[in-house]
Amino acid sequence: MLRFLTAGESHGPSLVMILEGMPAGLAIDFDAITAQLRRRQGGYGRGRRMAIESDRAQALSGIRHGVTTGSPIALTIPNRDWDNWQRTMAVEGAPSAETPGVDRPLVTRPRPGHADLAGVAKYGHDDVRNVLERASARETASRVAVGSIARQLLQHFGVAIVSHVASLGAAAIPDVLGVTFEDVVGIPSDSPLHCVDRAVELQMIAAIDAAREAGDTLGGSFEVIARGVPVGLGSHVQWDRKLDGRLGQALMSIPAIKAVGIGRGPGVASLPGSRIHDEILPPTATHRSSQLPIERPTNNAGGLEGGITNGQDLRVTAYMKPIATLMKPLRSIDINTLELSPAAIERSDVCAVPAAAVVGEAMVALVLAEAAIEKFGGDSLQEMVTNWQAFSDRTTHRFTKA
Ligand code: EPS
Repeated sequence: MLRFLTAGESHGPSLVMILEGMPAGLAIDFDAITAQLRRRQGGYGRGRRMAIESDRAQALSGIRHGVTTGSPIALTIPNRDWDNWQRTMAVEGAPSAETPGVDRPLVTRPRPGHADLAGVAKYGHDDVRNVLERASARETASRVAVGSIARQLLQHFGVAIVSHVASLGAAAIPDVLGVTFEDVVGIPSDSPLHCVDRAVELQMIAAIDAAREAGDTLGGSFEVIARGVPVGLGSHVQWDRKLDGRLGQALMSIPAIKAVGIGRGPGVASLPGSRIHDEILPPTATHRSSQLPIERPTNNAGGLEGGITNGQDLRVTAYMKPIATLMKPLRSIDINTLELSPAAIERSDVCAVPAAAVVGEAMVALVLAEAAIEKFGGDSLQEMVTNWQAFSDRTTHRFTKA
């Protein structure tokens, strides 16, 4: 079992995470974790907070001389902005006269679309900050850090995970399944929105500029593609072992994600079976679209059939609503007076779809790493690789003509 927990408030001293169940013997590349954290901080449309932070994870346990021991891995990402928030977010008792930072008033006007209202109703708080600090997407930095470790494990099995922004507001790539893994790898690293089509990307940038101008925000969708995923992860035999369900839960748990599609996603509902199901053909000499030595001319299933990976690229799309903090706020109420009042304004982003895509990659990595640990035995990397190679050789042999 691979599991992780996160803790930490957006403006508290630090984000904290524990990743348990990583096999022993995995050499950790800390620069790779930092590089993933930096990717999450980027993207056109981000707010001023990202100029303050320079996220870096410090490991506290579970790694010795750079190599995992099999013990729980504890990490922390300090919040640089904490210096400015020590009075508002003091942890141990009320701030003293010497505590730096400013005193901020209570937040009492919940933002439609954020956790604010439901959170204060549920927990009985009179300051929305007690909810919003933890509901903030700042928490997703933790997921990217632990996801980077999962990704490093998967590299030993030939798995590579990428993502691209498929739509933003009304601007969209017309045929998302037509975008190849290679197309995504080819996106320049300085691309502002990580979209495969420069013309569509320019429309997206214009849409973000217009939203910013109007005090508004924008959502969109991103697709995560995993290449080289071993056949046989997940299972058809029980609902909670189906890998599509597990991916759905993992991606839906990212703040602001309201829908997830696998392969052709919602598009499968409007076409006949003859145009949706991916035919199974003998191998061709020149082309191999699957980890199995057979040919699948299409991949509407997104690499999953019966909740099991089938050797094709795994393709999942997540749909993100616009960020809930509007600089031109929607109507809300004051939770004390119950009078109509504009929603609170917190510093925020106009659009965070490219950042959410990086978080999506991390969540897919964590789900795939857990499934690989289940399938190939997860106490040590060496044991896993031996089991994977034996399974892979046997399966390839079985589907190869004598
Ligand atoms: C975020 C940090 C937050 C927000 C954003 C994501 O920092 P701050 O509140 O200090 O600006 O920028 O969170 C939200 C938009 C939200 O609604 O929660 C981050 O690190 O990604």
